[in-house]
Amino acid sequence: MLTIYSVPVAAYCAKLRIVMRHKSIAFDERPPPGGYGSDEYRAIVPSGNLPAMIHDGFTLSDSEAIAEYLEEAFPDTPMLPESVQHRAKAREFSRSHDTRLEPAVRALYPHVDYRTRDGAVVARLGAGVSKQLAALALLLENTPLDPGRLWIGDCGFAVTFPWIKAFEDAVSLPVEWPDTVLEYEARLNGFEAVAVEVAAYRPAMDDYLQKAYPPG
Ligand SMILES: N[C@@H](CCC(=O)N[C@@H](CS)C(=O)NCC(=O)O)C(=O)O
Repeated sequence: MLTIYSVPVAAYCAKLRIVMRHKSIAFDERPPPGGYGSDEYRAIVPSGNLPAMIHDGFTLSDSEAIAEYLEEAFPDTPMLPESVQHRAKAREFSRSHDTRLEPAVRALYPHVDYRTRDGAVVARLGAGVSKQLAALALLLENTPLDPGRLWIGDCGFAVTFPWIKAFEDAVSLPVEWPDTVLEYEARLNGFEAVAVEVAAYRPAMDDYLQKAYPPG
């Protein structure tokens, strides 16, 4: 039995669901009892973070640690390459997403609500997101990884790209998309696990983004 603790809007939970869909892993998804960070949830998952996994009594948090565990525990449909160097290159993508692009996007959260939005800050944050997309384009132009396969390192990007596009509409985030990144996004959406998850996740995004617009 594999349980994932999650909340609907959590992007790193959506990233993990892409991994599990692609590997055809059955899972049960639950909200953290008492909310994440609560004493009740910490009694189950000591870090109090989301996402977290319990598999046959084994508890783990952090989406990347969980994804790599799933890769080893469920080796069918591998999502890391065979060679040591290519596995390292795949992890370079994961780290680039989790430590660079996604934090640049996350910085926008306080400016989603129309009542607390600072347009000048949004413009500055848009430049930061564009800088990370330019860095991603360089990674893509130099990657030795097979573009016909879905790697763990792709799954975070598959969720963060729709968020960036949603912020372009909802908070007028100014973003420059390199062609290489747009081609990458289109390629990722061609994987069934990505397309199905992004469609299933969209209502949670729309719900979160409601506060971007004044009532009426
Ligand atoms: N890099 C982490 C980020 C996950 C994340 O940001 N989780 C949020 C909830 S959506 C969280 O647990 N925040 C509370 C905390 O970090 O203590 C991962 O990949 O799991």
